[in-house]
Amino acid sequence: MAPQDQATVVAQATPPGEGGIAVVRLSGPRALSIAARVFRSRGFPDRVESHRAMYGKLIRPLSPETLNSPEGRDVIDHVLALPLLGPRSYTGEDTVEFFCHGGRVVASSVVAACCAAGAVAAGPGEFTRRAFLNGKISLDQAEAVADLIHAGDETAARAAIAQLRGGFDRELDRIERPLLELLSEIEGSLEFAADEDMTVDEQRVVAVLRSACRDTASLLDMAPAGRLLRDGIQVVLTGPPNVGKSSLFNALLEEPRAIVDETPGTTRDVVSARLVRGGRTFVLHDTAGLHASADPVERKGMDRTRDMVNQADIVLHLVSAEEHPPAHPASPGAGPVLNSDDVSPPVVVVITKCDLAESLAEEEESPGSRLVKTSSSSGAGLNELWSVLEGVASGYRIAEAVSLGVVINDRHRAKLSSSLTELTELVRLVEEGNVGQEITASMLAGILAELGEVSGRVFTEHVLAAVFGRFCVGK
Ligand SMILES: Nc1nc2c(ncn2[C@@H]2O[C@H](COP(=O)(O)OP(=O)(O)OP(=O)(O)O)[C@@H](O)[C@H]2O)c(=O)[nH]1
Ligand SMILES: [Mg+2]
Repeated sequence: MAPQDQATVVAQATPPGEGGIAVVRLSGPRALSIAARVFRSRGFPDRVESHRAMYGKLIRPLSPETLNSPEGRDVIDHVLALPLLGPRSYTGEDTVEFFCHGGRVVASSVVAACCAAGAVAAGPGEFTRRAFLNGKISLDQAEAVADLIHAGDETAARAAIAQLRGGFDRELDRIERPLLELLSEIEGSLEFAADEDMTVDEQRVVAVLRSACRDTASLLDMAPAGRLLRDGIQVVLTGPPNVGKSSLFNALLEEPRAIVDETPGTTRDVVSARLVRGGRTFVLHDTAGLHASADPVERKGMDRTRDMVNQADIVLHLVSAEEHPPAHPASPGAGPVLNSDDVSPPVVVVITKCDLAESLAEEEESPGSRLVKTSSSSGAGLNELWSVLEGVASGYRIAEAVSLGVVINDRHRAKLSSSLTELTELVRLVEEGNVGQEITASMLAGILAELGEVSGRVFTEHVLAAVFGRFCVGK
């Protein structure tokens, strides 16, 4: 264990600023003895009971200069101290949490007092890092803690809690366990190979590897859901100038965020806004209208529109009812400015300004089609549009990710996809009969090490720095 990990660390666990209560957390092998220097209460620390709060005075630690001063001068606050003795604490170490008054001064004075008594200021994510290193949680569970703290909506919070409760670890175990069993079988057979022919049946090897491929691919399929849970569902509004993009953007947000004007080319840059609907975060992006233009500024705006479309989870392609029937309403890529090749996300065609053309042909709306007629002026069709948006969002397997507790991030995705590549390669080699069981065993061990990095069964300092760098101080 690194020396820093043996230090006793302290940090404010609640956000800085004014509030009723602030919590300062002290954790490490000397937590109780350091607490004893700053906390005065009858029975502390001799008669400490884990998980039982004690009321007392938090004082600046006595130094030779202050030794003879009246104790009252050094009182910082009246606090509750909650001792949580290891291993029954978040970090697995002895911990004392001080509940003091909130505000700008008190909590930082408590931290300073603990530091003067021998504690060290904790770095970002230090407490969770210790929980991981002490075997209290896996690495993906530690990441779930960060996801929970940063959750922007109820669905993301539910997914993070499910992951924190070990959902992702169970799914990883389903992949790893048969591979581990296979590896030990092959290694066992290699030991006895000198005496008799005990090689593991090739068909069995292929079957186990294929099943691992399927399960890994299925986890990887949930990567977009992970991104949507963390960053929200990116909805990009596109269409020709003046079609009513900014008006629809404002109508969906129910507030006048973007400028609306009858002059075509009003919106020149991307305007973004986030809202939570049905427990899910949607991020709406209003964009510059797409048309053939020689104006360099407008062209830059249109480049940004195309960039946004490429990053979108859902594209709303707007067509005005005034220009009804639109050239190709079902093919939003039509026209010289947005090729259909550019549009890979699901596209919903929105006919706007329906109040101006009441007699729209009915035949365009077939059941299940992604075509919605709206009017931002009257509000008609907005609920239908939201239903369509929620339906398209469901296609991203968010509900499954939440119920399984699997929120895949970039780190997991990189490890899972390289494991899948190696698994696929190993299947090919075994099927072609090009590989002996010794090489199969060594490749399998490599794949298991790669998979182990997802849960943190195998880890490096580099990985830990990347994971815990996302945390705030005090967590
Ligand atoms: N009657 C009616 N007018 C609308 C509706 N939606 C937008 N408009 C009008 O159409 C004009 C253009 O609206 P915008 O929302 O600015 O259009 P835009 O697509 O953002 O235009 P650019 O930013 O120039 O690309 C404005 O005068 C709006 O008042 C609608 O549903 N009904
Ligand atoms: Mg606009």
